[in-house]
Amino acid sequence: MNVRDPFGIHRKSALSILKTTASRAAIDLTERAVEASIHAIEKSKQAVDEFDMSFSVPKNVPSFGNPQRMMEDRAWGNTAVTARGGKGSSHTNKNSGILGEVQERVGSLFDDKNTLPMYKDKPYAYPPSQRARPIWRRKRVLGSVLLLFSLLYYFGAFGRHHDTAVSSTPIWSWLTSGSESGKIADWTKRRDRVVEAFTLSWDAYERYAWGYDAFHPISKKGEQMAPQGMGWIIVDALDTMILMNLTSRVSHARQWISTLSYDQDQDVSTFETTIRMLGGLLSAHYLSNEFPELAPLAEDDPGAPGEDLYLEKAKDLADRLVTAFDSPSGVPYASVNLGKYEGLPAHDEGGASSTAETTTLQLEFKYLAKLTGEKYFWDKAEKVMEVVDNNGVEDGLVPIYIYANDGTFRGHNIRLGSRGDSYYEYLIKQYLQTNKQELVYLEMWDESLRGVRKHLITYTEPSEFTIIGERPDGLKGPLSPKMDHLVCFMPGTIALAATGGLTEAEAKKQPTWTNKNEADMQLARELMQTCWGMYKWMATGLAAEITYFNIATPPLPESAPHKPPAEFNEDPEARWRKDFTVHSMDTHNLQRPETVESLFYMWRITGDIKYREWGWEMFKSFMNHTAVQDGGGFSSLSNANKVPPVMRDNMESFWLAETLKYFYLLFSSDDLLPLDKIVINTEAHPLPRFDMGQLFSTGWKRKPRDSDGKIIR
Ligand code: DMJ
Repeated sequence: MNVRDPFGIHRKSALSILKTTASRAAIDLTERAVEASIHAIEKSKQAVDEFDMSFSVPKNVPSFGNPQRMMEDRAWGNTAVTARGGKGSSHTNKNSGILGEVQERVGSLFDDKNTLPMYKDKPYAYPPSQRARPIWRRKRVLGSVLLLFSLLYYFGAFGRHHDTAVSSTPIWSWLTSGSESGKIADWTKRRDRVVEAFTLSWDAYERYAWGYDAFHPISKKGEQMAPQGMGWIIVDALDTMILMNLTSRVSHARQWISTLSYDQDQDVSTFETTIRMLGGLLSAHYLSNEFPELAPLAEDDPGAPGEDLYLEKAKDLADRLVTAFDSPSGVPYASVNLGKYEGLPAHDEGGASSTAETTTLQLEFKYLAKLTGEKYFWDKAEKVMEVVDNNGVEDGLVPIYIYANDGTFRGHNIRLGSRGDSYYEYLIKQYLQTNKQELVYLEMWDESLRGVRKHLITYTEPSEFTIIGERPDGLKGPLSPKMDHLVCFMPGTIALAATGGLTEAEAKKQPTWTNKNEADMQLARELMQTCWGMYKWMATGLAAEITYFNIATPPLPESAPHKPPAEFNEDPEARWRKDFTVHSMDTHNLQRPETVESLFYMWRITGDIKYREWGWEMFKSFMNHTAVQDGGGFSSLSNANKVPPVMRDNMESFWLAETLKYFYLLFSSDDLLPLDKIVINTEAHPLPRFDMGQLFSTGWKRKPRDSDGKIIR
């Protein structure tokens, strides 16, 4: 059976779409009928984006069941298979662990075949999965069940199952035990609270959904995205557990991973699988070697079968994922069939891939290339950057879709939210990953940030907050004052770029420090405050998926004077609240990490305690409003602007991989993962920085450009 339905889209759609469309329509009609119709098209697109980025059950994604998509699915069944070799290899080296040694060996890879790097010649002898296909996954049974459910639904047999309102009574006494004001904060204790939240989440998953790719903490059920599971939650959470030194849980996860096989006839998202699974495995490999004292692995005996498990799995997965790059242009296809080693174009947008998704694979593939000495991983990932850059976009701002066939952009929509975000993030991180040796990426980042200032930055009214808007119709079209929560990776990333990971105080002493760095730090501070305002504005203290802002017509330019209030007055009538708006269909909170991610960078870089305090306040809001009452873990919210909130019954894998990890790092001491030694991938998986050595180089140069960044033809 060939299920061309990577993340349960078709399996879930009939029932959830029926239910959700009905209930949402009712709410929206009464609340905001006019607004809903005006924004309908944009919203359904955004819903698709959210699904792609978070893999929550598609409750508001009507387009997934549309006839065109089904037709495409059928057509896909006829696609030729491009088989790839490269699975078998054997092993001679012991796992000596630390990267330096690996790099030395990689450097001499092709000189002496007897000194192969780590995993190279290791047998792939994993037992085949013993799991039988569950009866409910069989087509005919599924069809009948769906029909029955549809009828039951039609006759009103179901209430609102997932959208459960919960009591907002705090679960933990420490949340209510007296005021903390006046006391000196005990950050170690606060960090321990994060570990408690993590273990509660993990243990609930382990109890109710072990081995499943998705976890629904209220209904206490798991769900697979591939026939035998992908390790979606286990692999994504692994390095957080290593950092938290949760040895027995890491051990259990590792044992499960040893039985995991990616040899499954399953289409998956190239991007999501790379950042979460490949990134997770590589980071676990890095951390377990770099910090052997954290969650030590008794069974990882040098020379014994199973050593380098994470790297072996990463290499096997990468051999499958790398087929996505086998397009005419070298720009990867949106999906890959893991079992068939076959890249596949997107279902919609004329087959175009998301720009961010094609340019957010490089850290992972380059580190893997460095570890394994397999240069083609490097070359394939790098080629994408050249093709993207050869489009010669104005001021470094890229449209959010790109065709894998010819490497040209589709449409003009420019944003730093979904489908655009991590293109910019990985520019600066690629520069940092290879120890600032690849200047081309710094140049591209600088150009883009100039473009952001020139075309996307404006200030709100009446309180003059700084925002990054969108240009849905290209740079000649109007500025839309809309910010996805996703954009909140920017303050931290701007600060990281300005200092290279040093503290601001250290960076200022460097001869390279300029007025531009100074201005960038100021921009980072202002955007950080705006992102924090998104949390303060909401009833639960947890940001909405999308926030709109009140701006002038025409929008104020970046050069306009502005001075937002330093504090967010708690008064419900406070003036600053007029600058923010959240539409009723955007009130959900998916446990996303971007703001706490930026708080972490801002705290490390500026040393301003307010960022830690904001993080603590945010953490308490998560504890207060997202905890599932009976030890079930934590859930994303359908409506975070209501107390008690409406729950979604889904615990995102990035809650464990990112959000809680960033809280943990924010409350930890600064010497845990020093920012000038590592890069953190877009899914919060830390990877080391390294020198390129002899084997690798930047294999391309930028074409000459004019002052707008356009290529001089
Ligand atoms: C994560 O998968 C990653 O952070 C990605 O870059 C964006 N979307 C989610 C979290 O919001």
